[in-house]
Amino acid sequence: MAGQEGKPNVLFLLPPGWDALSKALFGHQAFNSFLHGKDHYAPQQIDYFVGFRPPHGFLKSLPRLKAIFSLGAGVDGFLRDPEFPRHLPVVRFVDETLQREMAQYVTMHALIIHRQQRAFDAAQRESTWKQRMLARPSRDVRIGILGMGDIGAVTAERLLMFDFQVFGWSRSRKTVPDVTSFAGAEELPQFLASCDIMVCMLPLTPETENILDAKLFAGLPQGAWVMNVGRGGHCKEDDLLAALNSDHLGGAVLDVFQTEPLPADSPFWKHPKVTVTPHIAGITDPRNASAFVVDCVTRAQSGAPFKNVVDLTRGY
Ligand code: NDP
Ligand code: OXD
Repeated sequence: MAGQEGKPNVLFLLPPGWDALSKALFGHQAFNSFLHGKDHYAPQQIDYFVGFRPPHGFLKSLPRLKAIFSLGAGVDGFLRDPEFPRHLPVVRFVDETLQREMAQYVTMHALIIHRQQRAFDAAQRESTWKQRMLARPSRDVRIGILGMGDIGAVTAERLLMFDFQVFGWSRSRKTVPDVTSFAGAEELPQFLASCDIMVCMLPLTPETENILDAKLFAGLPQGAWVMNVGRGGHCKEDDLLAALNSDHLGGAVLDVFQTEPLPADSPFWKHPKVTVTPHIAGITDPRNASAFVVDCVTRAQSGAPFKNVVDLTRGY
């Protein structure tokens, strides 16, 4: 199946639901391998790839590929492929809507924790009218963001609007009004000791894999909460369970897991101190994604530089 003469061929590897997008965007020179099956495009014709987590080895099978456009903010789904073609530019989706949704998720759960809403939900289930005082005002609740990047910065802003104290940890020091910035491995212990609620918003890289482990949990104050909206690969899940079961941690809010979908027999599903959501903290909006892809292809074709190119050495 040939593309239009002189026009780029763009391959989408997207689940159902995105078919209309792929058609609307590029007409017949776009191929969605989920829609058409792999017999409907010739790997040697494909110029650009759009997706999130292609199967390992897949990109290597596209010899003419010039660039990869990630529909996620995180690009670990590409870079963890041992056969990933590392000479190609990877452009990641950096989107205000996505950032705001992530910030909403974190702020909502911070408020649920702070306002003890889970206890009121439990009381309602038993038709019990039981008033509780707030343990402390929100200005005394310290929230630490692990990964003060594009999403972390917007999240910090939103948390400050509810008077929480906000701390950030990143590789480089940040200057964000009203946010205390910690940087680098040597300042991690000080950062952890400052967290009543710790939120992981890191990219998954060889350096950050399994960073949420027994040692890190031990560095958090007794009763602290952990939220993971980064990647499941950040968390040693057995260590998290042990820290919850020993009552060192107050609870956990988990949107991402080592195995997704979360297996039916995972202890997290029914754990009384855990909230589970199915990787929905921030969902890529197909309309914004289509504008992103059009922009990327237009730039590539005109020779203009891409925005938000991933640094493959850092891994994010
Ligand atoms: P950015 O690249 O903008 O930010 C990453 C941040 O992490 C930066 O502040 C960076 O530090 C810091 N960082 C990276 N490596 C280290 C390290 N080794 N030590 C300390 N700090 C480090 O990413 P985004 O904010 O756009 O996205 C973050 C992640 O959120 C994504 O990679 C993805 O995994 C996750 N995500 C999850 C979603 C969900 O639905 N659950 C949706 C969207 C994203 P520095 O600034 O100094 O470079
Ligand atoms: C992302 C995601 O990285 O959806 O954007 O997890």
